[in-house]
Amino acid sequence: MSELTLVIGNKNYSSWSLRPWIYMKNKRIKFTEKRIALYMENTTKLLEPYFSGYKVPVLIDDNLVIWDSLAIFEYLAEKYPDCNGWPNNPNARATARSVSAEMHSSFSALRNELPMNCRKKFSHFTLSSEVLYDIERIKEVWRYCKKTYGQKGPWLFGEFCIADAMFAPVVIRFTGYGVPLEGLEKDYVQTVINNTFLAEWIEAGKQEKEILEIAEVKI
Ligand SMILES: N[C@@H](CCC(=O)N[C@@H](CS)C(=O)NCC(=O)O)C(=O)O
Repeated sequence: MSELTLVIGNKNYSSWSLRPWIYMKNKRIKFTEKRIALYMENTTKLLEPYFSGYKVPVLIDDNLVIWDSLAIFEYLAEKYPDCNGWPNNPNARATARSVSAEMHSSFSALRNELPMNCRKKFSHFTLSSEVLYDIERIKEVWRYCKKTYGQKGPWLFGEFCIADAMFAPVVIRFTGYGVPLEGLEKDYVQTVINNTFLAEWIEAGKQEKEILEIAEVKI
């Protein structure tokens, strides 16, 4: 079996890096982690060899370089079919792809105004109407997945899959910025928070030394 390397950014800030990392950890896919701190003097030089537009995450499988989280997930789902990266049921699979694609392409207010920051815990953070709109849509999506396909386990489609990995950074945002939650969404957030690997990532993020002003909210 070939040797996989996952190139990631700062654990405290890099929400896109967290996605494939937590997926591979939960699915027990072995990989070497290569962390490159973002927005440092040498970041561009260090990311240059990966042809990823200077972005992370990047997955390296021997001589093959794959960039962009969704492309990485598709590659892993094909390479490790037994991991059930996408749900087995065709309808559930199509829906998991829809919600993952939506996460990948939408929610810009949430991303810009509530950047992922493992160190931060706000209790009275003011949420703009645009952010509230994104939050409501995410809750609606979670409820839909859970009610339609997720009855057999605690994850969106029952068993942990790529869709859960796509939403993992949202859970860090919801808890960090004190987003009010109840019922099914609250239970789902708790499931993600209880995940050993999420806890490991958050702890590592807290231990990092870099403070990236560009990713720190000003209040
Ligand atoms: N669409 C890409 C987004 C990747 C991305 O924007 N990554 C951020 C870190 S979370 C990055 O590399 N930022 C550095 C930069 O833009 O210079 C994906 O899904 O992987």
